[in-house]
Amino acid sequence: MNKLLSAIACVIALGTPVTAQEISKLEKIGSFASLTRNEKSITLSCRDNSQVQLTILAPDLIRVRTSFAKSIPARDHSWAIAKNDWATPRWNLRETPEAIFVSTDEVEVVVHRSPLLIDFRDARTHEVINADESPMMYDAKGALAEMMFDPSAGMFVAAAKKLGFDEHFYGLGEKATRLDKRRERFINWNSDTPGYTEGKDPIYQTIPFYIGLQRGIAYGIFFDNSYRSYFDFGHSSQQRAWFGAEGGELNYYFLYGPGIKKILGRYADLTGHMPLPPMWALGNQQSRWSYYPNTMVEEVVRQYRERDLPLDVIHLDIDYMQGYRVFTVDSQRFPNPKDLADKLSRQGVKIVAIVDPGVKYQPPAKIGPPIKSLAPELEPQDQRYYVFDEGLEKKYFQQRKNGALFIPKVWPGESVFVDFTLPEARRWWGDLHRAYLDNGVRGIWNDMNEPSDFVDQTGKNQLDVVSYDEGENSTHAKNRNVFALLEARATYEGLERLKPDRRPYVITRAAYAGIQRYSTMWTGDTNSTWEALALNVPMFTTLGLSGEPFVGSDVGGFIGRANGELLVRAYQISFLAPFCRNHKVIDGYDQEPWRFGKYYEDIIRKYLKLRYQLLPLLYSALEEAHRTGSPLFRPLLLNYQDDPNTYNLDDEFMIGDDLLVAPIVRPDITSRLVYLPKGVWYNYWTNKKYPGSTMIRIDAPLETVPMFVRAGAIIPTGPDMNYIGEKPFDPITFSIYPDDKGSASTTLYEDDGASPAYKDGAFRRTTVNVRRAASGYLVSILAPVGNYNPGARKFSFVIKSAATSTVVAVADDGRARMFEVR
Ligand code: MIG
Repeated sequence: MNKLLSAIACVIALGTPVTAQEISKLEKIGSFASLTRNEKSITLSCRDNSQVQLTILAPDLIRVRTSFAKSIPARDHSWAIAKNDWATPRWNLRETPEAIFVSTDEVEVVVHRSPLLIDFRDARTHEVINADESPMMYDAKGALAEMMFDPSAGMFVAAAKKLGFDEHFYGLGEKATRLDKRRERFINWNSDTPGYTEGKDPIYQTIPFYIGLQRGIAYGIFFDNSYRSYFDFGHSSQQRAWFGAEGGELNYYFLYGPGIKKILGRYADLTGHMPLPPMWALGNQQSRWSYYPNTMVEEVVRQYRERDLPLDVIHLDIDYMQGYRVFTVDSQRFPNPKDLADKLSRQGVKIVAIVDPGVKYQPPAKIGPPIKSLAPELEPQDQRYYVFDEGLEKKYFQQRKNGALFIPKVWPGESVFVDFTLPEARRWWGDLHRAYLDNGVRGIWNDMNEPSDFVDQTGKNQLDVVSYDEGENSTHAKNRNVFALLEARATYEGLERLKPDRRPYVITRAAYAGIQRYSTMWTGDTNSTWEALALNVPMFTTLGLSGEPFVGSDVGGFIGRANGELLVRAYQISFLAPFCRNHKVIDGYDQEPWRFGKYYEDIIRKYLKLRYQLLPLLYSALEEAHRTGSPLFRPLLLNYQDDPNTYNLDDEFMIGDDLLVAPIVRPDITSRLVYLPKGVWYNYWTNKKYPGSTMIRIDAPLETVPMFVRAGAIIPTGPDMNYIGEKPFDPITFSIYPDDKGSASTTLYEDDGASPAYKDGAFRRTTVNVRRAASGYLVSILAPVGNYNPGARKFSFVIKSAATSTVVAVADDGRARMFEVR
């Protein structure tokens, strides 16, 4: 009986969230003993033989690396970090009997000697920005072993910070919760969670990076540890915000603002800037689990064109394969995939195909040499499956500690997973994508890469799976959360090698920090409910504050049954999301834009067309995200960090600096309150002006999502298009929304939209400034910057504040010019 009870207690305890009280049981790091200094870091040795290394990477970027009860190990490796070659900034070291001071021009780190506590202060004001509430902690005696998911994997490590009385928390990537994460707690453990609802945690991704904000001053902390990790922002304590992990190093980066945009830029420098995807990734996308055969795919595209709905991409879900074998095509369903791709391509539609990590476990039925073919993906695979054969021969599949193949169950049934920590295996996986590119597929959709395992979704079945991990031969506890990152990397690098003149396009479900270098994302298996729709804005904006700018959600929701109203309201958010894709589960009610009747279809058409008109704006904002790390789909907070009214505002969003949208996320609503930040705002639909810093009530019938333009903005738009590339962006219309002083400005970014040449300067940046003149407005187009030439075309200008502004058209010949508009 006792045994049974303790077994039950154990089951309950394992993997339960650790609280602030529990981490108090941990050993605290010893006090300061001695110090060594080199060119860019200091290493502190402690009385318990622990070591703490502070590395000065930039004036606003300090790394803290701690090794408990032993010296800092020689191996220092992270899959997330993109940049190691920082030019050491000016810094200095000062010691007093109480503390050690390390300061740059921006940050002052104060390490109190005993007990050892670290404060981060503003170097100019000496104000404390973030401070340890307790010395760093480690589980020397196994106090938390019972609560750990895999007690054998490592030692719990944690850092506790003082919880500010008025501190707000943002980030952590993909979390099914609200924008401000104060008073919440989270676990990071990539998990396949279909039909998740608000509060479900963890879900698919792990981005252990957050931003704290207090008194308008922001800092960031990136806890680069891929083990199962915990973040608690005052959920289990009134004083403490803490983070920890079930193994690995207490290794974190402190990023100082005070501006959030600056922090996002640094985070992008550190973990990688999102490369630009092909411009058509911004086009409208349609998916279904699954469209087949080929004639069904053609019919969906035909409907789109016949109904005058723009479309750029159609997705092939898992049923295109031979029995779910990745890198194969079912020839009954798709007799000539290349023909299909060509046919669609002539209509401007690109194919994206799903690729799961599970490779069907299929020992050859007959002994003998494998079938040699230049296009094995089109050959029958029921006797031998070339991907399994090759991977097995090369020893690229994951094994358990005892050397047995690890055989999870996924869509193909018994399957194997690739050890993506092996560089040769990544290369092999990447090269396999030839099978798709040769058949005209243009993008790859990585699903199931938590990795999902039908045998057991928690990861318990995988604990003894070993990955090479640069010779460390580490287990699942360390590698689960980076599996998808490395799969996406293999995919991206493969596409890049196979088609060097094309920008890769990859979509992933699971992720770890750094994913933005390789892949865009979508928020997995949502429900077709209003509750799920209400999560769109907080989730997209949170992802944007976590280094993932290219985000979106299945429009209309994935599981269950949408209706016309829900679908319209969903499009009224997603028509401005980077990833705009309607997708539906296999047994759900159909959800293409026309499925609920003409009334709804007409409204959806209006928003899809508007998306395409706004492409010059969206693409410019996307390039800004690539270059600066500031997302295009933003919380108001990002643009108005000094306005506490925005700290919790997550039912409105902005695109870049200029467009504000207040969507409807509940049924039967025809008006809503909208908060407008400081300044003046134009109603996008009526051009009526509103003073900001206030809440207004605005009509929102189903046809109209409340949308505002910041006074001082210029919104560039292009012509209607059925797909990107159908016609040139000609004319580009600049709609001018002057501010109170009569000024407005914008910068338009353009490039070829397809090749990587933009990285070498093949882009054009055109700045337009407007100011009030005697009898109208003086427009000046500055000489464009960059080496991309879009060709001859027209620019049009219209003043939106004037009731009867005339449209002035000028030739854009790449030269500066100045003229008047009334
Ligand atoms: O176990 O490929 O999130 O978008 O349609 C379900 C079938 C597997 C989950 C994805 C979803 C996709 C579905 N997949």
